[in-house]
Amino acid sequence: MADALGRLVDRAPSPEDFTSSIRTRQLTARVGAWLGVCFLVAFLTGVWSHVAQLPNPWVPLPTRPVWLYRVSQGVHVAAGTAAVPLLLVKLWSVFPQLFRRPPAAARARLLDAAERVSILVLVSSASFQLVTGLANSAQWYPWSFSFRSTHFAVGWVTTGSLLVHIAVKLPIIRDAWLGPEVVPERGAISRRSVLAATWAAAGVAVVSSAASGVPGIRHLSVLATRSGTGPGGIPINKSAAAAGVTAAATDPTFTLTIVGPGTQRQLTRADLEAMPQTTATLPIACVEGWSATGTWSGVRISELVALVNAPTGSAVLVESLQRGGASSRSRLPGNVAADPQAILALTLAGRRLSLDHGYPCRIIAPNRPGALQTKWVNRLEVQP
Ligand SMILES: Nc1nc2c(c(=O)[nH]1)N[C@H]1C(S)=C(S)[C@@H](COP(=O)(O)O)O[C@H]1N2
Ligand SMILES: [Mo]
Repeated sequence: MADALGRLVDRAPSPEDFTSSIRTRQLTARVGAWLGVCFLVAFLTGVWSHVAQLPNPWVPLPTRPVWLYRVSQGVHVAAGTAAVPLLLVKLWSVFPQLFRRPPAAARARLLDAAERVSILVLVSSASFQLVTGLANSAQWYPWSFSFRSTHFAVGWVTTGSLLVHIAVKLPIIRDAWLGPEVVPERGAISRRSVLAATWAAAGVAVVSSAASGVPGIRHLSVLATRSGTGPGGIPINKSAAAAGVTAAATDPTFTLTIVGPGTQRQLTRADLEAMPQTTATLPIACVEGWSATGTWSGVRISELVALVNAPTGSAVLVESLQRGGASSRSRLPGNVAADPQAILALTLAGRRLSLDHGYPCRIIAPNRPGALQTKWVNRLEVQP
């Protein structure tokens, strides 16, 4: 057994067998630095997005600027997308190190093993983040775990192991940036060309898949899953049919129930239309990275809160006709519910809200993840 293993090890390639002279520390360090920036940006915007999606955020999130979540989530998806080609080039530049023979001395062997394990954790968690993130932006969920909590938890693992990796490699990184230039063999392509090709690949990946929310270059986003627009210039995320609400949402006897402290009101769509209407220009900004601005009008949430004699600044629990599904309910924290631009929308772009956009009425509020802009609302519970 030990013999067979020994023979296998003898036959395995060693780092010197990989002869490409452009696989240099300088290349690794430069691609690594950009990769580190992408992961750091994705981590920070990811934590922000996670907090923003909590029903009761750790810190009250501001409702202004109205586009902040739109930008931060666009940046999150763009950073993750750019990281894909960067990670591939980075791995290519170092993979011969996999075949390094373990050192002979026991202590050195232990350190070597520890380093390999830490790199295994880093590479697998980083790959997991990129693969699940990309699948999520394509609305493809080939797994049964909760995407959001898993992506969030593994994000900490990736960031932690990345920091350990940078600390361990600091001397090599310093050397690569400040030490003498390693010149590739004559005829080999230059480091500059490899880097330029890597940037180009990252740029194409971002523009073609993650730029669907950027006005002006939206049409270049040919791989985006939600680049096509729906009624009022807003894509449709989940249709009424897919949510199983068509019959209930088109039922002429539909009423919205508003529950307050000690009192309850039932309003038909006509009742809502008869109330003072407010117009707001606000984006839908999906966690998947796409976003689009619409002009919505309807009744201010604060007016509905007042209707059941609850104080302004009360939080509001929102429920949809949809049964089950992560987006079928949401919560408007007090500062959001009190905002003059937080509305129960009845129209989009001056026309009656389409069934797929949430008819008879939906939530639209400033600086809020799309997943919380609940459609087909039939119940508001005010929590003073
Ligand atoms: N009831 C309900 N509301 C919902 C959803 C849903 O699946 N069910 N999807 C949410 C998500 S994830 C987004 S991004 C927005 C998209 O709104 P749109 O389909 O009008 O573009 O609606 C949100 N509201
Ligand atoms: Mo979404």
